[in-house]
Amino acid sequence: AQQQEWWRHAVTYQVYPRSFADGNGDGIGDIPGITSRLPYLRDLGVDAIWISPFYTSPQHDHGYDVADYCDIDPLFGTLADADALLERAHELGLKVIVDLVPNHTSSEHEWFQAAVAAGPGSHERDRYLFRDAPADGSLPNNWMSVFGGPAWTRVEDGTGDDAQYYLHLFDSSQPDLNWRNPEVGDMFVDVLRFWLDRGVDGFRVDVAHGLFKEEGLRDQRRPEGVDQLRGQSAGESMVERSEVDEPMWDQPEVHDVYRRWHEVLAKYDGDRMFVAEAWTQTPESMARYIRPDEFSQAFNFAWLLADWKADAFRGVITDTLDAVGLVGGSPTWVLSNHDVIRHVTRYGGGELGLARAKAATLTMLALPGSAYLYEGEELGLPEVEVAPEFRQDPLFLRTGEGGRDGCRVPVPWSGTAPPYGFGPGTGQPWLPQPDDWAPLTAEAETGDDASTLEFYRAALAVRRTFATTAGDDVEMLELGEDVVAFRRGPVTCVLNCGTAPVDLPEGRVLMASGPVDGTLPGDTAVWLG
Ligand code: TEU
Ligand code: CA
Repeated sequence: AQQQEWWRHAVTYQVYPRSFADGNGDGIGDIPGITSRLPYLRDLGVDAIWISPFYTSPQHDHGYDVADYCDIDPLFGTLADADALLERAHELGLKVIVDLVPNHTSSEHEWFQAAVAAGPGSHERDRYLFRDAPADGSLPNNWMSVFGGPAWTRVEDGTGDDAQYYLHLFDSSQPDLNWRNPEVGDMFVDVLRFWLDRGVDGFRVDVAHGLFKEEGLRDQRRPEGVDQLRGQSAGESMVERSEVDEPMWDQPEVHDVYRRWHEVLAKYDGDRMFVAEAWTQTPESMARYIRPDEFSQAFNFAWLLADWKADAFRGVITDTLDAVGLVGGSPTWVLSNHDVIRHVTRYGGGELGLARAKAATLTMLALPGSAYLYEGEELGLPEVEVAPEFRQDPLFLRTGEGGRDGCRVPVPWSGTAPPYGFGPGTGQPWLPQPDDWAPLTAEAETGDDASTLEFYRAALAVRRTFATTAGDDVEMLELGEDVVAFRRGPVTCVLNCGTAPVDLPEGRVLMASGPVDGTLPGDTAVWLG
């Protein structure tokens, strides 16, 4: 029965609700908008959707700051709208995964409000990580927020000298919970049951490597001269990720929580699942999250960090399969999400970036396990350079640079000018869409055999013919330095990351990411059968 679990081979489509489809014309995507586009997703050929948070929230991090885990933000609709979405999705044969944010709440959550009001030493403050201000005027420790700046903010409780600091590994509007307080764990089990009872098929667990911090909250050891090391984003510094001291992440206690959640899910029928968003230092530490009594899956971010190089991609594939194999888990693959630069742009942008993006997609879809797609990648959307005055990402607001708004520009559905059918009428969406997106709308691409959308539809249709039967064994083939090639069951996948054409092994072309005649051109992938 194990191999029958739907999520082991699923293609799941991530919906970022604010940017997907606007039902009421206020410029912000919402749940009725998602429901209206479910037939499009069914026709695309995905098995499931994952919806980023739609709960009550002041939206400082677009919903990853939750004020009420058991209600819907009025911006996105109502609980009745969520029920209708679940019902319609299930009618269409689509599973629904919702997002759970257990590392932190919003500062507008009733618990945090009560904690601020109750003052130092209170039972209410023990649900979060409040600490006294050191006498020397320093901070409780040297941890940095992932979004930049110190991870501590002094609470404005009006009590003057005894004002404490609270820990927030993300924005100051996202106070970290104290998972050593049992009330916190009990609350989240109630939240899980609330949504399971409503019929959700799974959860995507935000910052699953967070939750517990090393007891004592000691300083992070940082190399001489480095004061901005934000732990999980070490890629931006000179330090190897695996050498970073991380007393704030990936603590052993976290696994007890996921074992408990596994038990909760197992009591429900229909293969309910949960997938971890966990940034760990090694594939081995990642594998611990997917031991048989913990998560169903964990996102595999290796591909997001790999350059357009055959040896990098080969490493992603073999390291992933090795690590997941350690625990008998099922692999996952991700090329884009709402936190990273869209892969068309990562791979060079323009025609080249799009050709490579399609080739990478075809490679990912040939592998065993499940794939996660991000809204708009099926249209070939590039990253948008959003003008600073429009940017809303707290990462940008705290640091004055970068930010993730460029991958969150509302999806173009139809028409020739913004808002491209994002909502009814001509009202403009919350982030401006580029003027040159008319060829990238779902309407414009539908029926055009050369479009990215029809490429995705065809690839997903062909994938369905082998996804559940081809088995999980992957045999890597050596076809040259610039080539990634492997055989999985009856399918051989070949990706040419170089520029010179390469000879193809025997086989009928099942699917190709670009023109192929006898040889495989650079920046192209093919499935042979
Ligand atoms: O992200 C976790 C996370 O730490 C990173 O992906 C982070 O957003 C990135 O390094 C910033 O450059 C999750 C969500 O996916 C993200 O959208 C939220 O902002 C974050 O948690 C806080 O809830
Ligand atoms: Ca709306």
